[in-house]
Amino acid sequence: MKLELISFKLCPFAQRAIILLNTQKIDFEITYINPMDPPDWFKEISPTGQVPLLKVDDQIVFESSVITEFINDISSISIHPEDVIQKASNRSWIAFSSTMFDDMFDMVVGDEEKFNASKESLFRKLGKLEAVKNNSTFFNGENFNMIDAALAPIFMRLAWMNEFTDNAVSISEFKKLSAWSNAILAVEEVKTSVVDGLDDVYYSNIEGREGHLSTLLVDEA
Ligand SMILES: N[C@@H](CCC(=O)N[C@@H](CS)C(=O)NCC(=O)O)C(=O)O
Repeated sequence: MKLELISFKLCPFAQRAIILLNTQKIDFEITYINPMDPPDWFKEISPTGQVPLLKVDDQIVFESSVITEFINDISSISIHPEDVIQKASNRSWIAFSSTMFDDMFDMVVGDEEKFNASKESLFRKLGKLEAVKNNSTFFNGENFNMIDAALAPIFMRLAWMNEFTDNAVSISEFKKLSAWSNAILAVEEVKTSVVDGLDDVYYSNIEGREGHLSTLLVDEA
């Protein structure tokens, strides 16, 4: 089976797929495109016009949640909990966490009012997650699971935002999430899920958007 992931370097949804591929040690090729200016061949094969897209031989799999489940399905060991209720609950929280990307996008592009509203929305969601997180290293225990992979792009971007500003979006009030974030960001498969220097690209993206967040930048990446 030949896998080709069509991706965009800054895309957090594509990052989820890469973390799964890395964790499950599955060989794949990666092709980067700019979804804002996609090539014709991409427009022909992508139903939504969005990345990530996984080409499996000649078949197309799209939507990051479906791609990550597919990668898990073709792997010898599942990184979901075995218990069906726990697995369903994990999937619910993964879907819930996906809405955080909208808040984070608005935090990058928005004026002060929009920034504050989206930060509040994001932190309300983080509070819900904090309330259900236990004291184990990862969400389900000591093993890195699908749900940890799903949160990784969120925690990585929050860490970058805090690094580039005077901790403008510090999550230190959430003790369990802070420890969970540290554990996730230390995982090798997470660290290698982005290209070198992507933090600089993210910094430039914040700067270029000229939203309220850009006025809080204190340091060059
Ligand atoms: N629900 C989709 C969202 C993917 C998504 O929003 N991708 C962005 C890049 S991060 C994109 O392709 N945007 C271009 C567009 O929406 O036209 C998924 O989970 O795969």
